[in-house]
Parts: sequence; structure tokens; C-alpha cells
Amino acid sequence: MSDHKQDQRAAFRSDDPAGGPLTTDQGTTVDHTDDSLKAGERGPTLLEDFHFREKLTHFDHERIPERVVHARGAGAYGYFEPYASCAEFTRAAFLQDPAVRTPVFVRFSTVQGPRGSADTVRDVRGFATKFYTSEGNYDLVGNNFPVFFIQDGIKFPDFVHALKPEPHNDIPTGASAHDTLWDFVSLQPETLHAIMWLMSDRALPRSYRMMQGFGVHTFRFVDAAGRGTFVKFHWTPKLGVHSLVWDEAQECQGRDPDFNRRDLWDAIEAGVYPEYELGVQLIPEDDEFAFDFDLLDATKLIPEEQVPVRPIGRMVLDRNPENFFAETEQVAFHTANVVPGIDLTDDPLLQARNFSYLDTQLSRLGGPNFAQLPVNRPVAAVRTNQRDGMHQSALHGGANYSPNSLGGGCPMAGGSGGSSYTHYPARVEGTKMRRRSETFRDHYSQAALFWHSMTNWEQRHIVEAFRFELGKVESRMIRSRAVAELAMVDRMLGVEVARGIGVPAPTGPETASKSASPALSLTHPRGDRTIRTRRIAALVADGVDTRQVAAIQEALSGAGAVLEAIAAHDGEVTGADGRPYLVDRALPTVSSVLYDAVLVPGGTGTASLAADPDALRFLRDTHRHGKAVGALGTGADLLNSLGMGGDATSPGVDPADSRGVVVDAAATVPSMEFVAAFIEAVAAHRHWNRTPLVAG
Ligand code: HDE
Repeated sequence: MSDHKQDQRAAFRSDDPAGGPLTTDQGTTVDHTDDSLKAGERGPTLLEDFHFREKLTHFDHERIPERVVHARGAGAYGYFEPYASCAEFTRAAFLQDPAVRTPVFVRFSTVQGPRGSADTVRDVRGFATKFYTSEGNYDLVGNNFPVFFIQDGIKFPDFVHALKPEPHNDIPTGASAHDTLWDFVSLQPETLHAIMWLMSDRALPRSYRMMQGFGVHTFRFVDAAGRGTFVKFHWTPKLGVHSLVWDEAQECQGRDPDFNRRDLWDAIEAGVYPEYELGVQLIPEDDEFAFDFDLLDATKLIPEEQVPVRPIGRMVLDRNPENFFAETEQVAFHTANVVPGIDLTDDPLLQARNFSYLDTQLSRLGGPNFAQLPVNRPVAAVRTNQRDGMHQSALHGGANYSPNSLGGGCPMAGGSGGSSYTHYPARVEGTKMRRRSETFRDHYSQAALFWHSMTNWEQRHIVEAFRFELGKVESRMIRSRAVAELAMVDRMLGVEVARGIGVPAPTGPETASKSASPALSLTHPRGDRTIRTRRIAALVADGVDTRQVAAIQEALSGAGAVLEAIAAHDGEVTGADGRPYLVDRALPTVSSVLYDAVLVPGGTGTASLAADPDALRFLRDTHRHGKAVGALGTGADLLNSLGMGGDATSPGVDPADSRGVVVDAAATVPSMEFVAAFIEAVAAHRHWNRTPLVAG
């Protein structure tokens, strides 16, 4: 375990609950904590009961203000290691030596909903990383979209007010489908590019372990000679980038509101540590104006086809927090927590963030000493002249001003060079004005780029999302105005959405360009093609062929996936061989949306499944959501009777069809071909070329 981890544990374990009797905050042993001190058995409680008052007072103050945005989150510790020295473009100490592991804390979050809202809402996800480097803390406070909704931070309160629940009734929770957001969006076209991402399946990550992260802004690397290089940061998950579909995401909100945070927690507890690759897009300073957009405009991305993403290191998350409040709730990120070798730019969104994050922690964490909290404390030595204040826990000695002679002049400023942070001497000149640069004017080209980079099914999901969101907007004026904006991105997009929400189709010329960046599609290969950590349900009933289940379980767990046997009730079912077989979960407690694929083994049990509405719904929904379905022996007949296809007489997937339905009707034990085809179908994640089934 690294020193850093030990430090934190020591801090948290300062109260040892098993070490002796219950005490007050002052350390006095308490005799009894179940009844308050009263004047007589039935008498009033006495003010003198210091234990009662202290207990209630502390409880009354257990909550701190939740984050104004990104209130709901989940965190994890881990480490980062570079693949090789990055000295060529940055002097940052933690990016020099592959042998050096830098501890990290990461917090993933949703944006709109309060702390107790559901995980799988349609929303941007935060991806904030604190690197505890030897030269101080570096925070990369990113999102899972590479672009943001506004260009200048002064619009952030407007945007967030419009996005948050409506002020009169505090509705909706964790959702953007309401009038104020779309009113704002339809009047502020700079939002459109990020809105396209928000309406895509990127806003519904299958797992925090399967989503990308982006620094969004253009930052600056600085090398030892002081040379600057513009940089965009990308996190790529090792497990690939995968999403839910809207119907699933909505059902998850009821079935398991903690779907994403539970998934992260469970993976780390199981020792299958989430891993992400850090990549950078590097742009020489001389190329600052080489793009048809402004590098300082956070509503734009640099297509990977134009500037490739260069992998520079990897991050592994290998430890869950011990106390949610102390760590995940109290962690305080700040875009201006930078280290030598990493610098900021004049992006007006970033400039606003550099003010906002420090400011918000003051009210959230109750004063200026939050950097002393264990989760925020740097591993680098801290020597400042900052003193006192709420919750000060350091025992400062020596001089507290500079210059001084009484303290031997210490702590002295480091001077330029060495390990001091020296701001990049970017040249600035201008007339004071409140004006947006002309280079920030084009709001449609990249929204169109995103749209034209999508596959057919991704486009279909986007249209459906717009129809859902705008269909919930009461004002028809806002609906029409939003559709007019969409038509500026792509006329057919506007027409399709208009048709679904009952407003006149927009007219007017085709506008923005039709160029595409294939890397923006979810189908673009990233990470490993693997079924590692995937959850697969086997539907079982009395009479199930348990040999088949055991064989497939072995094969799937060999590939790193988890197979769970699900029956109408918990406990046991009787296998075809007459022996009891242990059930993992009862159907009424689960749902297909909590699994990545389903398998129907053979045996006489399939007759019971065919008569069980819960089992049939499980199968139909798995299929309808595009996930892999496998069947052996009589299980194949059940799929056929439901019209789910696959050729029941031949093993493997029909290549002409390739719908992710894998059957082997003749199987007594699963063949190698069947296992390989089923694993491949699960690894593909979704099969969108299926004819949609009519539910019911
Ligand atoms: Fe944030 N943002 N933000 N944001 N943001 C906060 O800081 C803000 C923006 C992001 O897990 C707040 O500690 C302004 C972009 C994440 O603790 C606050 C602007 C990106 C998190 C704040 C932005 C982000 C926050 C609320 C526009 C992606 C959660 C609580 C100028 C690159 C961090 C807090 C965590 C949190 C302000 C825009 C990401 C109020 C003013 C762009 C991941 O300071």
C-alpha cells in the first residue's frame, strides 16, 4: 500500500469504535444512551442531559450543502502511471517516469439531480480526477462529453438555472425534459453541440467503467525549457465505451437507482479494477489559428482524425472509499489546482471555473481549511502563511508573514525554475469589453459533424430522445423554436423531430456541412473487445439441464463474465438429473435491464418459463434492448415461439442475420462454436440490426 493510502487510513481510524465504551465528544464514558435524563420515569427531559443535547445537536448538523451541480456522485481511489517520459512536452513530475505511481481519487457524477437522485438519468457525467503528485495536487475536472453547453462562464448560472428543476414546483428531478431548459437552449444556439451529445446514448453510460472522460478545455503543457504546447485530455476506458438505451435507463431508475455507483463499487470489491488510458491531443503553439474554430471555444472538439489522440499513461481504480461522506462528499476539486508543467489558457469558460471551484468549496465545506481534510490533503509538503479560520487543524508555529527575519525568512518563495510553479508568460493585450469573439460565432458546424458521424441507429435514438424531451415541453412556441434550431443542424433532423412532437416541419435551406468524424460514433472501436465483468442471466426452472448451465458458467467465468441463475423463486430448483440447483436471484427482484445478456438452457424447465409472464418479459426486453440472447436445446424452441429467431437447427449465429441471437437446438452440452458465438455476441454489446419486436 502506498504511503498516501496509509496516511488516509490513519486519519480515518482516529476514533476506534471497537476500542472501548461509548463516550461523549469530550471523551467521557456514557452510562446509557437509550433514554434521556428525565425528572421521574414519566417526567420532562432535563436540559442538563449533556449527552442527549450533544447527540441531537451533532445529528442536526450532519448534512452539508450539496454541490450546486454534480451533487450525486461515486468515488474511488487508485493510481496513475505514465507509459514513458513526457519530458518532450511537459515538465510535470508525475508524467516523467513510468516507475512512479501517482495516487489518485476519482469522483464520477451526474449534473442535474440532487444527491439522492437516480444514477441512470439522461445527463452529462462528471469525471473528476485528483492526482496527488509529488509537486502538489493536480485536478483534471472533466466530463464524459468533450464539449460544453456554453462558451463563457458568465452564462453558467443561466444555463444551470434553466436545467435545474423549475423553481415553483421543483420538478423534474434528474431530468432535462422541461420547459425552462428548452427555452434556454432554443434561444442560445451555442448549446446545440453539447445538446446533441446529451440526446445521444452517451448520456446513458452502461457503467462508469465504460465511459470516456474529457478535459474539455484546451490546456497548455509546458516543458523544462518553458516551451508551451496546447493540449486536450482524453480518458478511454479499457472495457470499451458502452451505453444503455433510454427505455432501459428509465427502468433502471426504479429497479436500481444506484445502478452506476453499485457497479463501480462491486467491480472494485471483486478485484476487477476499472482502468482508463490517458491520451492527449497535442497542438503546437504555432498552430493556434490553424483550425476552423477557436481552440478557446469549449463548445468545439478537435476531430481525432485531424489530431490523433496519443496515449501517455493509464489509471487504475483499486480501492473503494471507507466512508462516503468523509471522502466522496468532502472531496474538493478545483480547475486551478495545477502543477508545474500544466498551465491554463484564456478559454472564458475555464477562466470562470478557476474562480468558481474555490469559491463554492467555502460554503460547501464551511471555511477555507478544506485542503486539510484527508481526501484533499496533498502528499507534497505544505508550507504557507495562511492561518486560522474555521476548522483549522494544523498546529502552526514560526513566522506567519513574509518577509520575516524572526523565522529565518521561512518559508521562502521558491523563485523561478526548480520545482516552483511559474505561470506561462502568454502575451495578452486588448481593450476592455464585454464581447464574444467572432471566432466563437459558428454554433452549427460541429453539431452537424456529430449528427453526421452517427450510425443509423444512433441517429434514431437521438431523434427519439428529442421527441421525448420536447414532447414533455408544455409551450408549443418553445417546441417550434427548438425544432427550427435543429433544422439548422440538419433539416431532416428538424423534420423528424417536428413530426414526433406535433409542430409544423421546419422549412428553409440545408445548412451546416455534412462532414463526419467516425471516431465520434459509439461503434468506433475503443478499449478491449471483451465480456469481462458483464452480467449474464440464465433463466432456470425445475427440470433445467444443469450440465449445460454449469458448462456455460465455466466458459463465461473463464472469460471474466458473471452468470447468475434466475428462477421464479429464490432457493433451489430441481435439475433434470433430479439434483437440487442453487438459484442466485428470484425473478421478481430483478429485471433484464440489470443484465447484459440472457441465456435459456434446455431441459423440461423451458415449459414453465414459457408460462411465466416475468420470464417472458425478461426475454422480450433483453431482445428489444438489442442485447445478446443465447439458447440451448429446448430453450431454442422457446425463443422461436417468441419470434426471436436464430436458426434453431444450426449452431451459432446466422451470418446473414447476425442479430446476436445464438442458439444450439441440438445441444446436450454447449459446443465450442456455441460458446464462442455467444461470447462474441455479448462482447458486441448491442445488436441494432434486429427487427424491433412488439412488446407485450
Ligand atoms: Fe463544473 N462546477 N463548472 N464543469 N464541474 C462544479 O464545483 C462550474 C464545467 C465539473 O466531483 C462545482 O465542487 C462553472 C465544465 C465536475 O466534486 C462548481 C462552470 C466541466 C464537477 C462548478 C463549470 C465541469 C463540477 C459544484 C462554467 C467539464 C464535479 C461543486 C464556467 C469540463 C466535481 C464543486 C466533483 C462541479 C462550476 C463548467 C465539470 C459550482 C462556473 C465545462 C466533474 O464550482
